[in-house]
Amino acid sequence: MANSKARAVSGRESALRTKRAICCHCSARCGVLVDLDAGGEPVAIRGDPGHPISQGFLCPRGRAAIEYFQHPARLDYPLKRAGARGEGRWQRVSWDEALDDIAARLLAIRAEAGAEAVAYLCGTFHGADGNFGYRLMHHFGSPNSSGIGPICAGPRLMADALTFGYGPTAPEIVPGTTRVVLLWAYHPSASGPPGWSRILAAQRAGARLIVVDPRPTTEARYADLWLRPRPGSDAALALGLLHVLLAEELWDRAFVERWTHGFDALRARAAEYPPEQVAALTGVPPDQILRAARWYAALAPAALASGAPNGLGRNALNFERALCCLIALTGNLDRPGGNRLAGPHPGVGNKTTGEDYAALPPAQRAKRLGAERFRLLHEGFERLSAAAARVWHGIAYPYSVQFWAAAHPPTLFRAIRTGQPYPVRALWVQHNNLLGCYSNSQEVYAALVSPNLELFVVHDLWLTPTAMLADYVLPAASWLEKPFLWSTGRGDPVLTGEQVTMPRHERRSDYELCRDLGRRLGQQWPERVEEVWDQWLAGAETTFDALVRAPQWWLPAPSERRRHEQPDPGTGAPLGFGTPTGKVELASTVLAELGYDPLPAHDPALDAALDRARYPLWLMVGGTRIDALHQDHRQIASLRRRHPDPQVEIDPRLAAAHGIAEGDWVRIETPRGTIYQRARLVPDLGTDVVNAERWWYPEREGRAPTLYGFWESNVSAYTEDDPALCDPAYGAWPFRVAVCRIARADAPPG
Ligand SMILES: Nc1nc2c(c(=O)[nH]1)N[C@H]1C(S)=C(S)[C@@H](COP(=O)(O)OP(=O)(O)OC[C@H]3O[C@@H](n4cnc5c(=O)[nH]c(N)nc54)[C@H](O)[C@@H]3O)O[C@H]1N2
Ligand SMILES: Nc1nc2c(c(=O)[nH]1)N[C@H]1C(S)=C(S)[C@@H](COP(=O)(O)OP(=O)(O)OC[C@H]3O[C@@H](n4cnc5c(=O)[nH]c(N)nc54)[C@H](O)[C@@H]3O)O[C@H]1N2
Ligand code: SF4
Ligand SMILES: [Mo]
Repeated sequence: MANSKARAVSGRESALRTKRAICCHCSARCGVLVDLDAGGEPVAIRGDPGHPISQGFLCPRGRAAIEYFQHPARLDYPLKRAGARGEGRWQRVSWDEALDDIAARLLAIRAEAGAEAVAYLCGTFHGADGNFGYRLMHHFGSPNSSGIGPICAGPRLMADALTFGYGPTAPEIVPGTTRVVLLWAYHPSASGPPGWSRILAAQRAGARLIVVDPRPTTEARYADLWLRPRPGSDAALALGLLHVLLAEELWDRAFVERWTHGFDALRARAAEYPPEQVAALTGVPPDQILRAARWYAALAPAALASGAPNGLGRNALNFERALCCLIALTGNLDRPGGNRLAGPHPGVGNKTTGEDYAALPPAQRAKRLGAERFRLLHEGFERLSAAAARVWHGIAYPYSVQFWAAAHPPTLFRAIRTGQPYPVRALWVQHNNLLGCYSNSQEVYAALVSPNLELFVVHDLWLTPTAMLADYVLPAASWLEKPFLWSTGRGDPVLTGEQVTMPRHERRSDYELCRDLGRRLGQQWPERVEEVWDQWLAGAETTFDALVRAPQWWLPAPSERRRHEQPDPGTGAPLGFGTPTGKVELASTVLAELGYDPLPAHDPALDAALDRARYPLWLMVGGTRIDALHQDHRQIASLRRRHPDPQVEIDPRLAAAHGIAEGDWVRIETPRGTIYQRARLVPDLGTDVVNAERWWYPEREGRAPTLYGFWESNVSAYTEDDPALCDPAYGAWPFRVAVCRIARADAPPG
């Protein structure tokens, strides 16, 4: 059925052929080869053996990509709300009608209330043309763009910027060279399988694998040493490792003396975290803390990769900054097989260039929601940018707004609802299912249905729970329907991919929406996204069309190492790092100048806020699974068969104590509300923790307040976003620090 629907509108292409594309069902960006039939319809997909990283690999989501593309529930036409918000009554309208009205209303709001009364949110990677909304907003004059940055890679990237003057400090795992791989809250067997293959190859070549994860993941099973901290305690654990390597003099004296700032202060701070005390905070036995620190520090080179504990709220930067100190003190920075400090490709534009931050007037920047309280989001960003520009090719804003200077979403939702500190009257959203993405969905929902929000526009592939609440739902093209160029400026190769098909029906790409809306707002936008990419590639003396067809259809990652040792062209002295001191800032001068603790610490305030007496279990809030990208893919039958209902992972001993068997419905009560998921028994998970996930049932009633069963099945509905518990400097919210109690249930209500 899906097939025939798509076929009816195709027919543009005539000959059978194969196109080479990049899968965008997660940020691993594997290469794919897609066969098209005589009518131009994709009929088969396989891994591309010529891709420099994935080398032919394809996961189940990649294999389901055609099913996803052809799915009958995809949005095909612009919809305008016909009834009350959330009532689910829609009228089909033309793009011109929708965009003319949206643009007129945005201009009227700007004239009355200032550009800051318009906000923009976008989600994680779903294609190469995401994030152009930031550019639109900067030219419009609003500082209030944001999205998943502050909790996705954001804390890591911000910690890198504060410590090293750019980032990421990506692990560079070289089988045969790397002697230790430390995976901290990172689940690459599901979240980035090509990287996991490389880690296993390094282990086979003799590297020791240390895994820090509360769950007995695949990674933990392969580990030579598995540390199982209780969720949310990672800052303390990282400080414990720092304590050991400083107390045992395992640090790299030459690097530290020449290149770091704040060593004595850090040493004094780490002295406060002896293994016995850290064991009490984290549940990790002292001998394991000692062993992990000794392996990591003594066996060089060691590569450190961190993933999820971005949801640590007040401990988010504490944790990531402590990891940066581990990398620096052991001399693993820019050591082959350790962690690379990657910079932007000199002369090649990237997603940050595409944001065009310079277009936003300085007076508007200072109004960014949340930036007064979370001072890195504006003042810190300006200081960090100026310092980094000195070292990184003079680029005025080398840092992306997405990760380093986003408006603070919990503050934004409150501003919409309350009108404080000023009213926000319009919100537009691309590739972001807000309701289950941010924490405390009740606050998000209250904002979205508030009469203060005069205009709410969603651009997505499906009528998601969030889209159900919109005034306009605009149909997006998915990655098979658009060309691909990936240039982040963060040390990756620049990858290209062909557009496999033209967008079906009236779908438009993320770039096309920004272009068509931007032009109506009086902005200049090139017709094709390829023209923007041509500007980025000019410094590499190529164009998108030339590169995508070239036998080597990528630009290799920048090869430069140890930039800090290169001579400054002006003075001849070593360039140093892109921080204000030119050193690796173990104690951050930017944090100190903004009035924050310059050193990492374990902040107990989060734990103190939890009602552990009434809710004795730690509640983990999901992690990547191979059969879904976040809240997406619930519609895809081949994947759904493996995973028909939301699942909560429970240790068999804990389950037995509650009379719960495999597959039973479990009632998961949190201080804010209750959800229902099916038990999946996981031996060795531990009897003090459960792991629930995010869910919605696309096949159920979508109208508000039901929203496809969202409130009874999605763990994000009841997680925490209190600004007082967010990272005090950066605003990352504490969605991973949660508690609950459980009971067996007959079934969810309804
Ligand atoms: N299949 C798939 N791949 C994806 C995605 C997806 O949704 N599905 N999403 C993409 C995106 S946007 C991202 S950001 C990445 C995320 O990918 P990862 O960084 O790998 O993130 P998660 O799988 O969420 O979590 C990693 C591990 O952290 C553990 N963990 C959770 N809380 C804590 C804690 O408090 N302390 C410690 N030490 N460990 C903890 C979890 O048990 C989990 O095994 O994956 C990307 N790739
Ligand atoms: N409890 C909990 N909360 C989390 C996390 C967690 O692990 N647990 N992880 C956090 C992290 S790291 C992230 S990145 C976020 C992810 O949260 P989101 O970025 O909101 O991810 P999704 O839920 O996949 O929603 C993305 C939407 O984009 C749509 N889409 C797909 N492709 C395109 C496209 O090309 N164009 C447009 N316009 N739309 C498209 C999809 O249909 C989907 O509805 O969630 C965060 N929140
Ligand atoms: S891991 Fe899977 S979903 Fe991610 S890019 Fe590769 S094939 Fe696509
Ligand atoms: Mo993410």
